[in-house]
Amino acid sequence: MNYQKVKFVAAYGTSSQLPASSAPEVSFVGRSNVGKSSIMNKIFGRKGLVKVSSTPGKTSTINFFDVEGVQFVDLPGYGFAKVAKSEKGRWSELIEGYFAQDRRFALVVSLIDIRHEATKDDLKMVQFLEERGLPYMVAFTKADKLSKAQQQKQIAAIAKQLAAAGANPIVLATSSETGQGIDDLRALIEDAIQQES
Ligand SMILES: Nc1nc2c(ncn2[C@@H]2O[C@H](COP(=O)(O)OP(=O)(O)OP(=O)(O)O)[C@@H](O)[C@H]2O)c(=O)[nH]1
Ligand SMILES: [Mg+2]
Repeated sequence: MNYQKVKFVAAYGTSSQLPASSAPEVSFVGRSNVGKSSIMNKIFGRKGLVKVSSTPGKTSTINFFDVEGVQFVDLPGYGFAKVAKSEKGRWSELIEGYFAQDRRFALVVSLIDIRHEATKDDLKMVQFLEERGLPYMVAFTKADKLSKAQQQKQIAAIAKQLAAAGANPIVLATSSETGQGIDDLRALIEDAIQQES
């Protein structure tokens, strides 16, 4: 896939605005601030295309990007405490509404911060993906913050938590700072698109 051909498509504020899905979709989910928008920029090789900020809650709409006919979907984050209740409600509506629709889900990339235990919301997310039988994988983010030995330890610990929740996905350590894991992630995305179509 030629990621240089990436184009912003549109931003949607409610799930009812979403157009019917006619192309394979690769979507990115995870708690607020985990690094969803950053990893998409890294995959595309474009610094500022997907909006990133140090304040959690940057992405408040569902944003679609197109790469040669494949749709990359940036979703708002879940689990951020300091966001107004009304705004949180709107984000859950967006995330739940998106997954409730009959769409061409080629791959859901579920992001978990490698430095911490999976949160209750992270576990709920992977359990939901399991139950729905959607194709998904887990990418651990911010691997640059840990040594390789610490990364291995955290991967094992979080994978154990996921297994206890009934999920045994493919997992991959990534960093949007150093690019660790990004080529492998691109390859997994492309495999998933092949499988879907
Ligand atoms: N060190 C490091 N920082 C990262 C990495 N990925 C993201 N960040 C930082 O984490 C913060 C949040 O990144 P975003 O990409 O905006 O996270 P998000 O998941 O899209 O957040 P929301 O849109 O609020 O849900 C930013 O300050 C990023 O620079 C990474 O791999 N390594
Ligand atoms: Mg974001």
